[in-house]
Order: sequence, then structure tokens, then C-alpha cells
Amino acid sequence: MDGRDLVRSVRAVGSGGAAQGVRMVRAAWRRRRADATGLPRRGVERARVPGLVQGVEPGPGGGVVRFARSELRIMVAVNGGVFWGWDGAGPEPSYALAGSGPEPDPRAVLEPDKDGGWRVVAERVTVVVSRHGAIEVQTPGGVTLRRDLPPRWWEPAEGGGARWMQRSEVTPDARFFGLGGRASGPRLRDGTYRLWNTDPGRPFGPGDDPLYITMPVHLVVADAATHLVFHDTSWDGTVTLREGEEGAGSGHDRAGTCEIRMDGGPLRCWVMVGTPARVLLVWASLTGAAALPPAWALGYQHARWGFGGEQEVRRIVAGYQERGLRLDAVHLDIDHYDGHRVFTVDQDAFPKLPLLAEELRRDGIRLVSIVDPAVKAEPGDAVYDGGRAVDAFVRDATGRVVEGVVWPGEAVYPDFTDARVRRWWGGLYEERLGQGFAGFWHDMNEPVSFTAFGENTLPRSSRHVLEGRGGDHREAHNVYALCMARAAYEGLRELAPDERPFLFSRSGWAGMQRYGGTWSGDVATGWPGLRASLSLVMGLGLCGVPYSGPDVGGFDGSPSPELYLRWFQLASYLPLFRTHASLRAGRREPWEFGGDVLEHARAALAERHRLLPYFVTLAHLARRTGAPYVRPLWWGEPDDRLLRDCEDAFLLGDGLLVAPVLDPGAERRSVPLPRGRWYDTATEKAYEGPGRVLVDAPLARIPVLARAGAVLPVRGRGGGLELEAWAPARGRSGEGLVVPAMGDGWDEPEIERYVTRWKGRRVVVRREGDEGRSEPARPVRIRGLGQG
Ligand code: NBV
Repeated sequence: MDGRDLVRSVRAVGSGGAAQGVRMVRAAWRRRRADATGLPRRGVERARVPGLVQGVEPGPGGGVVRFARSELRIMVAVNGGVFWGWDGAGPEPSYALAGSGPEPDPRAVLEPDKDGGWRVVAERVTVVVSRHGAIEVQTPGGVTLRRDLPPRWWEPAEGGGARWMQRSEVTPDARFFGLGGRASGPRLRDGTYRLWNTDPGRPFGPGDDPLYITMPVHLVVADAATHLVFHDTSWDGTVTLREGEEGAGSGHDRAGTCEIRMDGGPLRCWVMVGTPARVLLVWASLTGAAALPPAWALGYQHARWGFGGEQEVRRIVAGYQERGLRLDAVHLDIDHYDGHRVFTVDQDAFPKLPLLAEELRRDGIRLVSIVDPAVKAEPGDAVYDGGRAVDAFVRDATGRVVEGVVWPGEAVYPDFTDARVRRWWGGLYEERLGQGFAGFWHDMNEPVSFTAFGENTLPRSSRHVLEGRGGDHREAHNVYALCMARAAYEGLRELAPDERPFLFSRSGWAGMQRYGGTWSGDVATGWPGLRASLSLVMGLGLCGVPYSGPDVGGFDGSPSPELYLRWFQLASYLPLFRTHASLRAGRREPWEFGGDVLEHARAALAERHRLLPYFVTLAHLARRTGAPYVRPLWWGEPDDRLLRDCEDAFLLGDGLLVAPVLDPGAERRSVPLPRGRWYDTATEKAYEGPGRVLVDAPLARIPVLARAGAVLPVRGRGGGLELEAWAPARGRSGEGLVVPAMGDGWDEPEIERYVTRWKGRRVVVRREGDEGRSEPARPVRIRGLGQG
């Protein structure tokens, strides 16, 4: 037991009493015993490399290259992604892929290369395999973006799954991003990152790694091109990154390196190459379109662990209403459960929940429910009894149901890797819908079991169905939350077919965007936590999960008024805009921090509401193109070094650049600008990019710049959709996309494309396809004209 474990157990004892502490010690021993008997011993291991090439067998999109001690399957898919797998691994089965994966591209063929190697030439990429099994990914122009050295396996002499290691080199100028939600990014510095979804057990800051969502997905941004690599293996592993260095003057270049070590699972990967937008498009076509949140989930949401009861909820809601502050959803945490039991309601504190939900709904406010996966192990508990009846719970290697400890005490865990169990679990949301909940917040699904020492999750030897293949927690752990989200999503689609499900989940894996989003988890209150929360949103967006946001104000303690306000202002430009805090933390309502903060928060809320149509558009675009709402500044110019290294500002869609204040006392800040003209949206002052500019950042607002020529859909005074167009620079034009949908159903509205340009002394906005008309069908307001 190390210091942190001790703190963790003391904390849990504090929150659950001495009995909880005893349970945690017991759980830790149970875990240890289960693994000692249930896991195969590794014993002596033998190392293996592929050996020399022996021959090839062409196949669709590529073929198989045979080596003395392994074989490599390569396939270029129609979507432009390249797959390769060693030792016979194919793209399926996979938890990440949407459906059964893309078809091979019939135009890509395996052909001989120099020195006994082979290559596959495709439209956007060339893959070269050396005679020892090194693999190079090249641009069509012949620049090598990545070189994977021949992999190495360690196999138990007595048989069983191999561990493996893959070392790669990238260009000296390359920067790394991704690997799921990382607090120290978005640019991933030199270091080792673990691939094991983890509840850190306390509020986290930039130094904490890993966190709740890890993914073997990384993006490499370099001058020659951007590429994304996905090692499709859910096992525990590490990724060690080292940025390269470009030789100055006559100095030598040093390549960047990336070393992946996995405790098991297939060695297979997908690579996609191109611009950032292209790469994310291919990634989305591989892993699935992001679920579209209902419009209200793009508004402002208030959560709290410990509302205590209906009266308090009403009081808080009235607080917003009396002050004229727009509120779109209220989230109920585990304290509204009866005895912390999932799918129950504490009838004393919440005697008329459906009525409360209805009242709120009339005022345009939705109720969201937390859902924890662990089920109290108590006969008589309806969920427990129901789960036992369908044999839903994870068992150990001896066949006994695995018991962990969570909020309700001793608890058992549904095996979401079993389609039967997912169906049962999905049906349970009927009770939630009956209570009037409109959205769902999955928590503790790494999954967590409090233990007094060791890891706070299930024993690694726990058995899982894994879609009928069978396996243990080493393979199932990282996809547990993904499968839980799938269960909920599919259940909700059946239970309420006319509404788009809204769910967001603390843990997850590659492909989780198909079912919903996430939030940043228990981020520590403090300026470093504010920075970490932005890092998570940006990093996850680059891994294909576009919808997320932080707990405004941080999870614990009490933020200073300034910190609270800066957090609020940042989050008002993030997809999930939610205040939330722990049971023991200070208040988080905007009026609790003094009159100035209230007024500035009011302005941020009003601006969010005004921009809602823009957020709806970005949600649709994320779903159709894989482009996250929140994009790094280098999104359109990945070869601009200044932008590539900027971590504290972002693009919101194509039109806006948001430069949050992440340091105390700042009243202005420096902002690197992408090419072109940018307007400070508050003053309409114009700046010319590329370059770095200083902009005002008074407490009243964070700097937000609009791209010249942009067309943004906004809510007009009367509530209707209006277009806000920013004047292009003279002689230039601009454009903007609008998806005019506000409903919560399944309609697929058409994308409207608008073009802005100068016509004599006027700026005109035209809808593409509407050339005959003199004016666009929607009201337009032109801004930035003072700068002619
Ligand atoms: O359900 C209580 C909290 C929740 O408020 C928070 O958002 C989650 O990240 N939950 C974690 C469990 C306990 C945290 C100490």
C-alpha cells in the first residue's frame, strides 16, 4: 500500500464509515487472491522478430507478406485508411470499428520494392515493407512520415498470448497529440503514457496520468503531412513518446520516436494520412459518426453532487430564473439514489421526481441522471435480482460473481461485453425515462472498485464474454465503459425512438463518440486544473470525441471569483458547458462570487445562447465530417510552427478563435493568429495573421476573434436564426456553413453554404445555389465594416 492508496482508503472511510474501510481492505485481498489463482503465470519467455521475407500473397487492397517467423497482412481501404496486422491479425473483431469496417480498395496492389522489400501504392499513401519487416508510411510525394521497425514479441515458453513492442520513428519536426484524455497536453511531451482507463481517486491536475479515457490513438503533425495511428488493441500498455529535433545550421536532425508496449492482444494498426481534417474524416468513417446531442445539451447545464432534495433543486433553478440567467439542464448525482443504488430514487428527498421533471421541462429545463454501473449486491434489490436472473454479472475464473466496493457498499458489475447483458441493461433506462430524465451521465465506469491497496478496479482475472470469444479483464477493462455506453444508447433508441439519446460517460475508448460524449472528470480546482480541462477537450476532439467539457470551477474546494469566472468563460465556448462540484466543495452558482462575476457570467451565458445555432451547426458538422467543434489553431495550417506549439487557444469551428485566460491577474494576452484577417468580436478591431498579437482580456470577457469572411448562424433578438457575417478583407471572399436544425429528433437537415464577398462598396452574402436571388432568405448582419 503506498501513500496514495492510504489517502484513498482514509478518504473513503471518511465518506462511508469504518465498515466501508473494512470492505475496501477485504476487496483488495479478494482481488489479489483472484489474480494469483486466475491469471496464467508468465514463466519463461522467448523473444521473436519477424525474420526475413519469404514471399507474398496478393489480396484485396494489398495482401499478405510472409516472413520466416510471422506474417503481415496489409489492406488499403476505400476510405483511404491503411490497415496492417501481424501474425494473421485482421481488422475484426474490434470494439472501435463502426460496423464491420471498410471495404478494401481494389486499386491498391502489392508490388515488389527495392532490396527484396514490397510496397502498396495507394492514392494518398505508399506503404513500404522492408525484407526484415520494417514498415514505412510515405506521402505520395515520397516523404517518409513514419518508420515502424520490425516488431518484437515475447512469448511464454509454455504457450499463451504474447506481449509485444513496436518502435517507430517520425520526422524531426513532428508533434504528438491524442492518446485519449490527457491532462498535460494537448501537445504530448516526452514521456511514457499508460493505456489503462483509471480513476485517479482524487481531483487531478496536469501531472496526473493516466486518467479515465485512454486510447491507443495518436496524431502526428508534421510539415510533410498529418497522420493518425491507431493500434487496435484494448490491453494494458504504454506509449513512450520523444519529440525529435531539427538540426540547426550544419547540425544533424534527430527523429522523433514512439515506442508502444502492450501486455497482450493483436499487433494491428490503422494509419491515415493527409490534412488534419482529412485524417479526422477517415477516422470518423472508420469508428463511426459522433452522436448528435439534442439542442438543449448545447446550452448551459448545472450539476451538483449533494442537492439534497427537490426543494434545493427548485431553489437553485429559481435562483437562475430570478436573475434572468438561462439554464437548460439540471443534473442529479448519486445523492438522489436510494442508498446509492442505481436506478432508484430516494423517495424522502425526491418524493415527486416526475412532477419536478415536468415542471422544469415546462420552463425549458431538462433533467439529467447519473448512472453508475455497479449494482448493490443485495437480494431484494430489483436491479440485482434482475441481473442475477439473466446471469449478468462478471465472474471470476472459478465461476464466482466478482464483488467490488463502491458507493452502495458491496457491489457487482454487469458484463457489458455480452450482448445479452447490454440488452438487459439498456431496458433499465425505462425507469429513468419514467422519472422524467432526458439525459444520462455515466460515472465510475473505468470500472471502479474501491480497494485499500493496489488498483481500484476489478481483478484482472475476472472473466468477460467479449462477444462470445471469452477473455479476461486485461482485455475487457478499457472497453468496459464503451460497451456500457452502447448498452444505454441502444436501449434508449428502443425506449424513446423519436428522440436522440443524450449521454456522456466518464470513461470510454476509441469509438465512444458513436454513443455520446464525455466530461473532464474530477478536475482539481486551481489554475493548473483550468488548463488541464482545456487540454482534455482538445485531445479528445483529436481522438474523434468532439463533445466534452469540464466541471466549471473545478470539482473540489472553492475557486476564487476570478478563477471561477475564467473557467465559466472558457466553458461557455466548449461543447459541454456545465458547472459541477463535489459534495464537499464550495458553491458554484454564478451569483455566489459577487456582483461583477455575476454580470460577466450573465454576459457569457447570453453569448452562449446567441451562438446556440452555431453550436448546433458544429454538432452536425462533427457528425458528418469528424471535425471536432474545438480545434487546435493549426487545424488549417499544420505546417505553421507557431500555431503547432500553441496550446492555450483554439478554433471553435472555422469561424471563431477563442483565447481563454488561463492565468490569474491577466488583463490582456498574446494570441497567435492563423493566416488572414481576424476581428476582435468585442471591439471589431482587425488584426492581420499570421503572427502573434496582444489582445485585451478584461475580466468582463475572454478574447474571441472572428475570421474575416466568416458566416456564423446566431439567434436573433426575436429568437429566429440570423446570419452574422464578418467582412472579408478587401478583394477577398469568405464562407460559412449553416445547419438550421433546432429539434431533438432525427431529421437530417441540409447544409446551407454561404459566401461573403465585396460588391462595390458593399459586402454581400449569398447562399450557394441561390444565385438568382438578390438577398439571402435569412436576415444578415454584417460586422467588421469599420475596417474597410
Ligand atoms: O457521483 C459522485 C461523483 C461525481 O460527482 C463526479 O462527477 C464523478 O466524477 N463521482 C465521480 C464519484 C465520486 C468521486 C469522489
